[in-house]
Amino acid sequence: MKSKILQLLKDSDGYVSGEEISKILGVSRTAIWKVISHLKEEGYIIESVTKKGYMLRETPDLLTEDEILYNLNTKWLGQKIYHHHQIDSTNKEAKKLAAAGEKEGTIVISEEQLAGRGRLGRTWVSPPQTGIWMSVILRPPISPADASKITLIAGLAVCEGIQAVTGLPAQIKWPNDIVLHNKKICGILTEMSAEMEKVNYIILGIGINVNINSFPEDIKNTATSLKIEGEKDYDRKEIVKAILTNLEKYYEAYLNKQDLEDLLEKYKRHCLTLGKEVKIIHRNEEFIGKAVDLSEEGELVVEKQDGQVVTVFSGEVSV
Ligand code: BT5
Repeated sequence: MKSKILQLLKDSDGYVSGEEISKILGVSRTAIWKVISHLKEEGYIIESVTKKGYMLRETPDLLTEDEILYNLNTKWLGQKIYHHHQIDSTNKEAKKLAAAGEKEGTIVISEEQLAGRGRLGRTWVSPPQTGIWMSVILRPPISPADASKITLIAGLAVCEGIQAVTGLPAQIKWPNDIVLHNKKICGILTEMSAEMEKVNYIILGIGINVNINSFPEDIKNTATSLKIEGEKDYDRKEIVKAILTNLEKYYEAYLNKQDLEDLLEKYKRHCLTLGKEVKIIHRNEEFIGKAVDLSEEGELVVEKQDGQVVTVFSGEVSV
């Protein structure tokens, strides 16, 4: 009922009377009053005037389920959201839920992470209410060998989502970073539970620096935020919605093997790494070469300095 009342308030230009809400939803005036009080506690500013009714004045800047579901046009992705004010890591929580049987498409999102994680045990700086720290549970019917492609699809969805909402020229640094003017605004951490031939679940962790003003000393030269680059605050909810819409579309296209060439073309168009000289660090090997292409499998095709061409499917890349 809460989300329905909120929707009525949001959809209305002026006041909505208690009577109207009561008629539309078939609930008592007292029940409505209780929901309104609850919404106020959550940070909504709602004016109530005798004989006129209720009017929504301000919405809290939070990534709650109600806020994200409002006008979200996905079929299944993000239709269930666990929202936290504070958590150690959304990936850790999503993993717990997935292991307990949570269905595909469910999302864990937090305003702040106290132990946000990057790849290989690194930390991810996740200050309160200024970023998007979320994890998506996916259960693709694919073999574990193909799981890295899900990261590429997510990168494309995030990059285009950011571009669409902010107009900023976000680019993908293969395989999993989104950058603006060559500084990192987003990292993606894909974790998987799998058997030999089958993926049980994939946790797609997405961290985006939205309205962060400054970064700790050790990353301040390599990290940036949408606010620093665009010199204004951005609406985090709109970015989440745009990403979820893209991600559902591209993920389905990938699983249905539709328009795969188009997906690859799109990825290449946004990919900053192609055509550049790169240093690849993979396991114990390190080499310099030119990133000449992206294979159909999503691997980076690198021409080494001695002319030898190799494909790289994971690793660290510096441009
Ligand atoms: C990543 O790792 O880029 C993956 C980051 C994924 C974060 C999301 S947030 C939601 C979900 N829950 C989690 O716990 N994690 C995921 P990697 O490529 O290893 O980059 C990590 C490195 O980036 C660190 O060692 C720092 O140097 C730098 N870094 C840390 N925090 C950053 C930030 N907020 N912005 C830019 N760079 C950062």
